[in-house]
Formats: sequence, structure tokens, C-alpha cells
Amino acid sequence: MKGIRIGEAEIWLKQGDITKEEVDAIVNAANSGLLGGGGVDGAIHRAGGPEIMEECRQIRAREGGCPTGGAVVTGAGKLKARYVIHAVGPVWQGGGKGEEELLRSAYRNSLQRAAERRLRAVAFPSISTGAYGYPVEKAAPAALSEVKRFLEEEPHSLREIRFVLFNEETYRAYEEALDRLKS
Ligand code: AR6
Repeated sequence: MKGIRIGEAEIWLKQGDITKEEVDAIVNAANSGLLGGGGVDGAIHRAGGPEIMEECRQIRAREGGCPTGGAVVTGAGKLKARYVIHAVGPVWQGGGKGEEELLRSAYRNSLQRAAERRLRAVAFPSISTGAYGYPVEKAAPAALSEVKRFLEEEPHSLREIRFVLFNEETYRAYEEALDRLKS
């Protein structure tokens, strides 16, 4: 595990399966329709049970889903976390379509939703770097610097942000980005 302190909060990196985390909220890498899918989204719905999808359906009926760069909250069903924050990252289209700002926005909005609920501990996956094809060596520094900026500049209740990275390659990319952020 590797970490950095920012004011009263810490950012930690670990390799693992986010569905197992005991935190106030885990973040899902969702799609705008909140329809479920593969990757971390599939794993969260499988482990959490059908209640989460039912709430997603209600949000879709009420608000038409969630825009790219946005984040919406549901309960967490059978998961140990209390909430799931469904964040929608961008599909990578080469980098010239505002992808970095949309990715930063997905992290920022997730943290905003957590702060509104006065949450202390939140776990993130590496949003957009699986099915959505965002290169992880570009996504990792954007994700970490946006979280750091939020913790430094916005009013919040957060004490721990945990990046739970599924594989070695992703973990290494975040580790390198965290080292650069420190220096
Ligand atoms: N815990 C933590 N990370 C995981 C887990 C897990 N259990 N499973 C996979 N990952 P992806 P995206 C990692 O594809 O790129 C879905 O179909 C994975 O290795 O889950 O944002 C949605 O419905 C990768 O590093 O999300 C959307 O349609 C990271 O999570 C679309 O994919 C993100 O990969 C979203 O694509």
C-alpha cells in the first residue's frame, strides 16, 4: 500500500477487488444509461444484488440517467459499503474530445456526492481505463491530481480516499503518478 496525506485526509493505493471494501461508499465506473455492464460495473451489481439496479432504474426514469462526467448515488445492497456512487467517465477518443476534463469531472462529482452526505471513506476504481479505453498512464495522473485538488480546495468531510486497482499494471501506473504528485 502506498499513500499521501493531504490536510486531514489521505489518498491510498491498493491492488484488489473494490466490491470487498469496507468504506462509506464505493464508486462504480458506470455508463450514462446506468444500465449495468461488464468490468467493475458488472462486479458491483453481481455482488450487491438487484436492489442497486432497481435504484438505477428509478434514477433513469426520473432523470434520464447520468451524463458523462457526472455521478449519482444509490444504496449498496448486500455490499459492505453504505452507498454506491455511479460515476460516468468518458470513452477515450484519442484525447482531443475533452476526455481529460470529463474524467476529472467524474472524480470531482463523485467526491461532491460523498461530501454532501458527510462521508469519510470512499473507494474508487480506475474510471474509464477498461472498456472505455482511456490509457491508464494518462488517466492515473488526472485522477490523482483532481482528487488532491478537491481535498485541498473544496469543503468536505473526507478522511480517506482509497484507489482499489484491479491489476498490477493499473496499480503500477497509479504508483508512478502518485510519486510524481509528491515531488
Ligand atoms: N474492482 C476494482 N476494479 C475493477 C474490478 C473490481 N472488481 N473489475 C474491473 N476493474 P471498466 P470503464 C477495473 O471496464 O473503462 C462497463 O461495461 C478494470 O480492470 O470496468 O469506465 C460499464 O457498464 C479497469 O482497470 O470501466 C460501462 O459501460 C477499471 O476497473 C463501461 O464498462 C475500469 O474498467 C465503463 O468502462
